[in-house]
Amino acid sequence: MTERADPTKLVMMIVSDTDADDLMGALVEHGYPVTKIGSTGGFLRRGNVTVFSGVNESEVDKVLELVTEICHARKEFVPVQTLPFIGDGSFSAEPIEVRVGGAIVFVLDVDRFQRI
Ligand code: 2BA
Repeated sequence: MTERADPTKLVMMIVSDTDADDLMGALVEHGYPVTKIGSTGGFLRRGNVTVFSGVNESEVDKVLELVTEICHARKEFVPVQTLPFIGDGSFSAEPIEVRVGGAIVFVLDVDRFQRI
């Protein structure tokens, strides 16, 4: 990777397993540095993927554009019996509608970046 200016923003993207490789590929192709970490959603307890990219402020919108192009949200009905906290009485017996796919994105300020 050619030397980049130190990142001022950290874009953290939680995406589905199925979109993660395409998103990583697109980010790398556009020259953005990227790290992928396996993660698990607290509600569904399904595997998802957290992708980090440290970029300049001017690059954040392009990163978000790629996420929007690649990660499409859809609705899915999940039987409550498959949820890990069925016993707590907060849900009826009906399947519940949840959003799957898509992305949850956080953009954080980087106080300090060091390559040691
Ligand atoms: P999960 O926690 O497994 O949540 C999966 C989907 O289930 C959520 O999709 C949402 O549509 C639904 N859901 C979550 N909590 C719910 C509840 N208490 N009642 C009814 N439905 C509920 P997304 O919002 O797209 O979130 C996808 C994944 O992104 C989450 O997986 C979690 O891993 C992460 N995430 C979302 N918001 C977050 C936040 N504020 N902080 C950290 N991680 C977050």
